[in-house]
Amino acid sequence: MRQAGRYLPEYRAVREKVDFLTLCKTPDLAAEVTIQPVDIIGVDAAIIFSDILVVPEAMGMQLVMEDGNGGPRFPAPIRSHAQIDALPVPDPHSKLKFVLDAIRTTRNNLNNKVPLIGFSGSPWTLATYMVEGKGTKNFRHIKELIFSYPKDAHFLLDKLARAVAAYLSAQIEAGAQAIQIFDTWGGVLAQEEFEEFSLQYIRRVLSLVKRSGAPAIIFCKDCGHSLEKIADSGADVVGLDWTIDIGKAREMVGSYVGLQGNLDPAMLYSTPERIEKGVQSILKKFGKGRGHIFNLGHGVLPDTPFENVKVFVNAVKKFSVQYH
Ligand code: 1CP
Repeated sequence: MRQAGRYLPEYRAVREKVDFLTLCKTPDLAAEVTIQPVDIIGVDAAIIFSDILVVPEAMGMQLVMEDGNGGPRFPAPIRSHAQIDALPVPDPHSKLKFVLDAIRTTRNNLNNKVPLIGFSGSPWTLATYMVEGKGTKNFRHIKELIFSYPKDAHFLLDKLARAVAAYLSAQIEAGAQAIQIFDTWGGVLAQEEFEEFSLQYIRRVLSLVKRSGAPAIIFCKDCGHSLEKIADSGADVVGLDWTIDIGKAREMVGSYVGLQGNLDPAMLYSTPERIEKGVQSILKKFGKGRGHIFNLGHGVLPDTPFENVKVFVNAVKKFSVQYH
């Protein structure tokens, strides 16, 4: 899940000098903040520093990142067939070259110390931001699109699936050793609509990506209802949020996919004792054997005490040896 960011003083120091999008678009700096959690926290893999929203930007949408609580925003959201029609499927080698350069620089600087994960938003999650224009509570506009204009919704999602597949293939070619698809908003749909508007397009992406042996991790937040279908989508690893019992998930799908997760990130606001207890509980639920990538059930939350992220990583290393 997301591991760089504001909880790290070293990240804040870099961000004081440049704004967020400049950081994403300056490969040397992106590589630097990608490697920070590896060196400072001791995580076992790096995830390339970028954002899912650079893909809509590469399709021609203006992206604004507001500091403070504003977050990312598209001032001219997609609200018509004509706008969808005008969206190109971008060539990642030109429009997203800065991400590919950041991957190449990071691989070089990591020198095989840990593997590097590339990522993209899922077509559905990208469509959500493109149509809403910003974070939303009730998803009014994107849901109006799928319920009232389903053909247009499919038109948009199909373009996004092709864009995401080309982007992930280019990341693998540039050196990403695994890829992760974030479906942050899959869980706002009922099961039937999740299948039609989200999972179908994740499957499509996976069928198109030139994986060259790189495993694919699929994380659909709040989608426990569709665990078996997600595991059957062509994923190698399924990311779990904290609402799913990882022991039950292992019983259901653990014989054919790996599982990633799933500590509640809010537990990192708590005490070292509570964090260690939480880590042990998840290890016990998964049980002995291979196939578990320990992680949070979503990204590190803002203002998480930096020491507690270290406590978490150390606890995973300390207690997991009993379960090998
Ligand atoms: O100024 C800052 O530092 C802004 C905070 C921030 C960071 C650190 C944003 C804005 N994006 C990122 C980096 C980022 N985003 C990574 C890099 C890897 C890492 O952190 O280690 C990744 C993987 C993402 C992916 C991302 N961006 C997702 C999917 C994963 C998830 O957390 O659900 C989503 C939904 C976004 C959108 C986004 N970008 C930033 C914010 C604040 C948001 C959420 C906006 C919202 O929904 O309101």
